[in-house]
Amino acid sequence: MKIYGDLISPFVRMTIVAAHEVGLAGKVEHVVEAVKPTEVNARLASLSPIGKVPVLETGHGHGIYDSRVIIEYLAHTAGNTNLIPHEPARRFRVLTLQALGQGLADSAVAYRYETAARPRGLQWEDWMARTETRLHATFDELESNWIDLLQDVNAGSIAAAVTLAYIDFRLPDIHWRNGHPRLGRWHEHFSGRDSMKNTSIANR
Ligand SMILES: N[C@@H](CCC(=O)N[C@@H](CS)C(=O)NCC(=O)O)C(=O)O
Repeated sequence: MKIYGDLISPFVRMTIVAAHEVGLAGKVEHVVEAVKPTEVNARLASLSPIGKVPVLETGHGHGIYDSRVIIEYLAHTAGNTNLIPHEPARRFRVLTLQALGQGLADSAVAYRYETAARPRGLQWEDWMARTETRLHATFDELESNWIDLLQDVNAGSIAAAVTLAYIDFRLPDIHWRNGHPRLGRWHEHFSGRDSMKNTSIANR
């Protein structure tokens, strides 16, 4: 199977980290594919009409997307029940934490497009201010309510860890560690995992 996309994309990195965590990294061919929000990528378009990364191409040539479904596919293929647990109470806590990490990534990537890609005269100040509020509310929520579940390696902790690393890399002026000491300590610890070190974007 192949996964398309660049590791700088937090959504792509989440899937590759998940592949490492379920023991499938050796079975996944990572194909670096660049995308721009203003251009159609022909190779991706043949697998996904949405045209965003990541896309997983199965051995039979089928496209699987988006990152959440790819992670579920990888866990299912590996027979792993830790990333997305079956036990209902835990399952929906993990899926909610994953939604929080994914929502953080949605806001961070959109903020990056708005500040780095959109022409200056067309930037929308109110939208940027609202997005910053959303980012900071999510840091507060992770610090206050999710530190316990973040200790496990699951779809939620992977989403949060990868997205915070993306924010460090692309949005260094968003000082998310300020006021969130437990989140900062957890992130440092989680970043020491092989899955994170093998997919590091810090020196790009
Ligand atoms: N919900 C999607 C989001 C993926 C996404 O936003 N990917 C970005 C890169 S970080 C992308 O492909 N952007 C290109 C575009 O917007 O056309 C997922 O979880 O996979």
